[in-house]
Amino acid sequence: MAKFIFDCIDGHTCGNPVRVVKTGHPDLKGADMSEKRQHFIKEFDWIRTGLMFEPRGHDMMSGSFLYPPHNSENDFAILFIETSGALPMCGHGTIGTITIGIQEGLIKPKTPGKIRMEAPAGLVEIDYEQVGDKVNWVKLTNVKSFLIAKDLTIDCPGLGELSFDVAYGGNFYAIFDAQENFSGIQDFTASQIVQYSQFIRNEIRKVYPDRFVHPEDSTIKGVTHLLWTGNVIDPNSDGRNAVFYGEKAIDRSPCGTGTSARLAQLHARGKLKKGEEYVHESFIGSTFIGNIEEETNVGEYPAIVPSVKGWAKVYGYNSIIIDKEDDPYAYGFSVI
Ligand code: PYC
Repeated sequence: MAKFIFDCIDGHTCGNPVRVVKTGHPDLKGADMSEKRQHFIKEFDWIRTGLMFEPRGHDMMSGSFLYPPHNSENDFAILFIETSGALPMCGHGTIGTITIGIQEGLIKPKTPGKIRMEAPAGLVEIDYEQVGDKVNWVKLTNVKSFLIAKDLTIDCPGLGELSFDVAYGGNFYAIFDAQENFSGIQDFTASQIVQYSQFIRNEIRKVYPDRFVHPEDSTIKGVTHLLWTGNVIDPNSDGRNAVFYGEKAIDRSPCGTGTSARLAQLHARGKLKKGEEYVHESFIGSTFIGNIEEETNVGEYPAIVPSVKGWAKVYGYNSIIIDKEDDPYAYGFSVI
């Protein structure tokens, strides 16, 4: 068979896209979602590129497949797909998937208002508020997050030497605070941030090869995302960020795993305490509310359990065809 049809429901979380794929699930092998993610990457990545990249998607596209849970105490398991890969965890993707899944009847939790979701990065517990047929907000209690390295440096043409930290929040983030050679995202356009990020991520991979590996799951490794900080738009917010991912994307949402990594970094640096709320703005000004729920450890690293709360909206139904024989762009493309 060469022609595949994927029925999808499209939505967005605070501005960033979420495409929940309802049909066409590949049959994945593995005892948990981490193993199933590896199987997907090896054999079915064409589904991700076909559904996420142009012409069926775009630079920021992101989505998910829902699977039955491996442990009957949990409600469902999730595979994240995105232009940057099949991510171990995605925060805006979770908020969007829960909103779409509940409103459209794809997820039927054992206890209304509470969901236990198996992600490749680990178990994520979720609370949500539903009024009538609408989900008003979703709060995810994320996987343990930690600072893995601090005060690293990298040279960036056009900016100069930059100092950065690396933190894990479900993906590994290089975090750039405002400093002498970078005054903050308020002084840059999104395309400038993309250009610097493309160069810097490559350099980080060259200069620090094999440096960032999750102590409990070696399939999770490497800096995939960059988080740039800056001045807030709304004085009631605590921070603003622009997360770079894929080849050309700036997250339109405040980024769930990025917010988790930021909370872990701020906590490790003594700038944020357990229980302190952190209102995090995206590049476009939409907000997530972050919180440090618990202090813990991951391997040798002090860690936190962060939570992230936000909202999402459903905007359409989409039946997408990938015809491997007829369409030269069946697997999608990215114009860089
Ligand atoms: O919300 O975790 C997130 C995310 C990752 C990449 C884009 N958004």
